[in-house]
Amino acid sequence: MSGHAITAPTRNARLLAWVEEMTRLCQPAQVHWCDGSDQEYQQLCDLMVASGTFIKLDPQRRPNSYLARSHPSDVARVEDRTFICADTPEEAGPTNHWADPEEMRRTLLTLFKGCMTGRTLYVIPFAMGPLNSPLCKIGIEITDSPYVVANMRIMTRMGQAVLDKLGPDGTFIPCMHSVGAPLQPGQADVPWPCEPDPKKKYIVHFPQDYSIWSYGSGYGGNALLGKKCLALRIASLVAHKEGWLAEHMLILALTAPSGRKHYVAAAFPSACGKTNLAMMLPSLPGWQVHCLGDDIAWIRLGKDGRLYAMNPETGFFGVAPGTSQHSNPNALAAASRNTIFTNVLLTPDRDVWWEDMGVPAPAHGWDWQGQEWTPDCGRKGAHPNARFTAPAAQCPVIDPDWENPEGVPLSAILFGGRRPSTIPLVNEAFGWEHGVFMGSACGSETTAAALHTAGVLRRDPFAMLPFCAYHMGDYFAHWLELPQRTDRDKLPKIFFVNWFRKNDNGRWLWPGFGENSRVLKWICERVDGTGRARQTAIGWLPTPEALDLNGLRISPEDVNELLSVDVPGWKNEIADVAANYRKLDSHLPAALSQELEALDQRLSAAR
Ligand code: SAT
Ligand code: MN
Repeated sequence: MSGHAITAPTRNARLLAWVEEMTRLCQPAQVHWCDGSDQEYQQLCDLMVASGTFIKLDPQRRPNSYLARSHPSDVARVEDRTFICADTPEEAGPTNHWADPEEMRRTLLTLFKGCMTGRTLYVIPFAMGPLNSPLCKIGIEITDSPYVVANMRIMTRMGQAVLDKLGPDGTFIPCMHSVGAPLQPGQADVPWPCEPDPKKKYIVHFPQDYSIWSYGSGYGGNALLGKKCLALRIASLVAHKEGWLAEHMLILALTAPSGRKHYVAAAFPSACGKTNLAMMLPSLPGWQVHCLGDDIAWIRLGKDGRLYAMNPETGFFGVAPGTSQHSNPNALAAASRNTIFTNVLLTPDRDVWWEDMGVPAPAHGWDWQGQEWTPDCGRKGAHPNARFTAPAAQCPVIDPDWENPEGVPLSAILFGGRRPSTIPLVNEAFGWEHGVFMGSACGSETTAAALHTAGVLRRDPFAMLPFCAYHMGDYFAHWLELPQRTDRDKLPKIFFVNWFRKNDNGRWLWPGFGENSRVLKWICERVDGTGRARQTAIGWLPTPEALDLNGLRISPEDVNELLSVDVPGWKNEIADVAANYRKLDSHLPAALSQELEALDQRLSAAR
């Protein structure tokens, strides 16, 4: 497994110098350059089984699949410990944690000094996006976590081909990662090494050189640096500069019975059902959904003036609890083999289980912390943010164009969140500026995907609150600029959706999942100019007959509530959005305050 910088499989001088410098800083016992091969993956998995990090699942039930249990402190992204070290706090804006770059560099150098003693330093060459895509970005992650290497192998294009593309003088995004748990000579390792003190975890981004430094956590978005850190935060900076968009969006294709196909991108906050929508099994006969991505979309203007979206990842890092034959059969199929599970329950027959999996709980098992578990023990078997890491290619409905280097042309963009009240099932923007306003006003009940109180409403503009690495007002302006660069009518139509509406008694008003195809159908009809709608103060709403509700048991009262305008609710909404806008100060584009004002007036007129 070992190899030294001298035997490095690249002649890229910058890369060699960086790896050497980091090796000197971190003092690992050995250095391993990852080639991305099957053999290497197998060796790493074996190593982790031997060390107790991985439990091998029954090969008959889950071929080539493993379970990892994290340290109980290391179960989600740490937004409080995520920093943007721009030159000035103003560049990072009020939605980010800013830290002085020089001071942070010093802090990190102290933390990383000797942090890999007794461990292997892995060099992971990876690409976000197909290697032949004009948007492809190369990153190199240095990590002391074999768990990270194995996950990166599923989530990114990783290995020798990337070094070959990099060549002797190509540039890359340097991504430094350590779990922050050096081993002294003779010290026994633990299954999930990390820094348990939350105050000593750091997820740091430097806009000056696009570098990423992550310390103390081995978990998902904190440690798989190609994902949130590179493909969203750093990419948001690059995209701002280069004139494209890096978004927290799924990409799907919807095909009508006629064969007509539309591509749709949708932004929802973490753990709000992006994976479920991205690969949904439509309940409407004859309609098909194909998946291109479930978390991140890189979007740019094509030569024809349309917006093209590309998924930079190659895997799904999906929330396990709630994933069932009913909610997402295609995700279950994708995770049926070659999958890494993190923080789910282990069954006696060495398979996995989680809450709301749609199959009976085993009579006993071992919970996500490895403790004996029974259905009546009063504890959850899986952590609410338990995850599966599964290859995208294993999704039964993966779209044939999911690796198209040019991406796919978008017909519609959706925004949404978990909103038990006020926000209707679906609402179409009057035009681009109004759509950008809708994205900027996005809010959602918080979830277990980040370490904070779940279930409280927070504004999460474009579902990018934790991921936009520059001033949110400038980000809005970047979106608003698009009509100056192409014909308005070539831009996708913008919609706001809400599957999570409840009535006053707390009952869900809409069944969701495959039934959301009914909403997607209306959206495509609107794009094609055939869908019926009524103009309201908040946008275009479907008339009750315009939604295809054939075969769905839903009362006319519920439909009415889902498609009505709650004027007092919207007035509160406006006040909250306005309060958030004020924080953006002079960076708030005038077009958005105008949209807010116009909405307020339309609502007053509607009273
Ligand atoms: O950030 S993660 O990749 O751990 C998941 C998410 O929050 O979307
Ligand atoms: Mn996400």
